[in-house]
Amino acid sequence: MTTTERWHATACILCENNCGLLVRLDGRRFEKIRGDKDHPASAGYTCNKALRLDHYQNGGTRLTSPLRREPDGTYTEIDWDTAISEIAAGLSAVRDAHGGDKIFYYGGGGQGNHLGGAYSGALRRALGSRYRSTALAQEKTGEGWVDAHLTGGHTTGDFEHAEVSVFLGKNPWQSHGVARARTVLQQIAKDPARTMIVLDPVRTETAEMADIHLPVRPGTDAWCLAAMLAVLVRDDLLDHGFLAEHTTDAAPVLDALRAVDIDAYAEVCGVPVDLVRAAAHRIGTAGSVATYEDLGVQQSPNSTLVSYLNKLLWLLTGNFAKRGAMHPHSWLVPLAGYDREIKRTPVTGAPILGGMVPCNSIAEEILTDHPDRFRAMIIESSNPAHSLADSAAFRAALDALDLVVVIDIAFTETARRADYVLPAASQFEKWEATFFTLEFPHNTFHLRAPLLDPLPGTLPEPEIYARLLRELGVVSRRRLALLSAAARLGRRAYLGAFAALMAIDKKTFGLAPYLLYETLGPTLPDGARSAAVLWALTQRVAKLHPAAMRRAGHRNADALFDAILAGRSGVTFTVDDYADAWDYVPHPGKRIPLAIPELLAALRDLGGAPVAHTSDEFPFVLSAGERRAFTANTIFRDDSWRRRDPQGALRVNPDDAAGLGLSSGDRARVTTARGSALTTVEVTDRMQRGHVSLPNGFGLDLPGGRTGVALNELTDLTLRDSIAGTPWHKHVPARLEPAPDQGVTPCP
Ligand SMILES: Nc1nc2c(c(=O)[nH]1)N[C@H]1C(S)=C(S)[C@@H](COP(=O)(O)OP(=O)(O)OC[C@H]3O[C@@H](n4cnc5c(=O)[nH]c(N)nc54)[C@H](O)[C@@H]3O)O[C@H]1N2
Ligand SMILES: Nc1nc2c(c(=O)[nH]1)N[C@H]1C(S)=C(S)[C@@H](COP(=O)(O)OP(=O)(O)OC[C@H]3O[C@@H](n4cnc5c(=O)[nH]c(N)nc54)[C@H](O)[C@@H]3O)O[C@H]1N2
Ligand code: SF4
Ligand SMILES: [Mo]
Repeated sequence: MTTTERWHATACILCENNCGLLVRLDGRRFEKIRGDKDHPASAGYTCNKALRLDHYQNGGTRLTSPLRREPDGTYTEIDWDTAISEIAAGLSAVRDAHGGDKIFYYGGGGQGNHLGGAYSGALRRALGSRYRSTALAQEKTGEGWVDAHLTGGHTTGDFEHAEVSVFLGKNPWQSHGVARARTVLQQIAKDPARTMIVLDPVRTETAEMADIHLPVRPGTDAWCLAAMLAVLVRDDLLDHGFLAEHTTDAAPVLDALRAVDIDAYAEVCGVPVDLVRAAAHRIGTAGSVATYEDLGVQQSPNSTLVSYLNKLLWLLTGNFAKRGAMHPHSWLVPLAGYDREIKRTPVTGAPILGGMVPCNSIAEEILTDHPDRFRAMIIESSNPAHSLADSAAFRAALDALDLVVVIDIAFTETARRADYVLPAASQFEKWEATFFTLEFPHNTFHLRAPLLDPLPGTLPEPEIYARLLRELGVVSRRRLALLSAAARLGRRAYLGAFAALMAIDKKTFGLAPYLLYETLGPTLPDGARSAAVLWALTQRVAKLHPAAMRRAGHRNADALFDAILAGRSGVTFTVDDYADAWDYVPHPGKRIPLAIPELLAALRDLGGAPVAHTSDEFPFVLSAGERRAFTANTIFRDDSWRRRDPQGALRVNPDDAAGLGLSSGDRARVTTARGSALTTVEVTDRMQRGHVSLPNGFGLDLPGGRTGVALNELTDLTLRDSIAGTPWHKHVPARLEPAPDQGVTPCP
């Protein structure tokens, strides 16, 4: 075997960038990992974390059999047939007694695995389940709703070329989100003609590289951005040509901004007004501007308003549809809906944005006597008992349900509350992909081939969903046989048969992923049955973006599908020109309507809105969930992957630490309205006074015990955005004390 044959192409599963990797195997171990230069987006780049992926594949304890919880709370291993028939019967019983809409679906993919989730829709459709959510409903739904109003969909910044790059509550040095982030940040920092502006209360690695760091007081970005926008208006740095030609309703927006008291708002956010002015002038005079907002603002007070103000920053200055600016983009399939209309949840009337129930509302929708409460939950590829605010409330909610089914590779905190646990094959043991297709002008997609056989006893999610659907008997054998016969005749025959079936029975449309898996799937090369759903998605690309697809070198949908199946390092599926961004704007005349009445009202009310949420009892702002060099959500269930910061220390400003008599390495107790935890302290002048921060992904209940803080034992369901319902994970009022009781946090 030559060296090249021993390297297998795959991708990193730890963040949305999914950098292409080459892995050399030694049996089932990842002997060596390196960046894949052939990957069209990452081009050989990786960060420090990808090299530790063997700890995902081989580090934790895997599930190898379906489990059923017995009345005494213990779990019994059962075979797959028993598990599938009991779960199908249990879900049917809930549907028959209470209606399929009482079956709630959560998850469907993490940072690396969305292919299973693509099949879950068919199961939901078959059961009549209507409500669902994912982690996106605790970060991006407010931004998505703003996008729906403005450009009509998600936008991406061209940081490779932007003259001015703005990061709001985003630390790409650690969290990425920008392809080849560290390289791009270094290029910006080195180039005197380009400017980086960072809004962050913490002097992060990214802030240290910035030309202008605006060290806002935690939770005050709305005032800072309003002041910057007011400077743009007052000093006439607007792109009037762009506003006249490409937007509508600018007048009420500019009126609201004229009313902003710039000095007072700068005072509120704690940034010298000259620095606010300098940042605004740099943005207002730049040839191109790109911005990225993330959890620091999306999980803080006024988050939806902040999303709006962020987007006004580049819209009022005409930074759309040109090199170095902001762009909508193609998708293989959108991760969320983009509706301006707000639907509501059945019990509490919480806003459903992008099709998702706000994460903070899920427990409230269950812990009630209301007849419309959810009765069952299917949870896949997610660990909500650890990742949702107020874990105690979420555990109680799971316990109150008639039926909980968890599909995971490990016996997680969530699996421990399930009635049935189904063991999935790992992300390197099956065909996998993500739908984080967020790039412009070159958008890429990577279907990963398995490196290993599934661990005995485990199944890929598409097969799990198919088995449940077979058991439910939702599609007649005759129909499946007809489609299978067409598939054997070739793609053209298949397309005809598939389209005919959809035309005569529109109800089958929702079951399409299952039909494809059962009929087209078996004809695909190399056992890539799970890729069948991508055939429909490539038809979608061909219909929506035919020219961009052809520019990427694919003459039609089937050619693109075949390229995806064959391209082990990923493919570029659309190539746009910068000006093509306008084709993605769905509004009349392709004009961007700038006024969002609810948010203009919030902007006008900002002068009287509460600035601080701390109190004498809880004087600190705790940011619960900082991304660091060795955090990766809860994807690794093996603490030994961390080379640094093994305890996940609480970062504290030196003055605060001195006031409390704390030094680095000491233990302290952090207490919030919902809970209390012991932590190790790291004293650092990166933090401002009154602000403390804990990393995400710690506090798992592993066989060796719990290391670090399980953040959501401390967070609160009621601390959430008034519009989107997204949590204030970065803004939890807290108290800090030296810990005389140097004990271990007990597991719940
Ligand atoms: N290393 C690593 N990378 C990851 C992940 C991981 O677990 N580990 N997870 C991935 C996921 S799921 C996501 S969503 C992204 C998140 O990526 P980021 O949003 O970049 O990550 P965070 O560190 O949570 O928050 C960013 C910054 O917000 C700042 N912040 C806190 N409060 C405020 C505030 O009031 N205003 C402002 N302006 N800033 C504030 C924090 O100091 C922090 O530097 O990261 C992804 N990448
Ligand atoms: N306090 C606080 N809470 C937070 C955050 C914060 O900053 N602070 N961040 C929030 C954010 S942005 C996010 S994205 C969420 C993330 O939280 P979750 O959505 O819960 O996702 P992960 O932690 O990524 O967990 C992924 C799960 O998938 C499982 N898994 C891994 N591979 C596979 C597979 O191939 N198949 C299946 N079926 N399962 C698999 C893992 O074992 C794990 O249980 O956390 C949120 N929660
Ligand atoms: S940036 Fe790092 S964590 Fe994210 S996908 Fe690439 S290698 Fe993995
Ligand atoms: Mo996230």
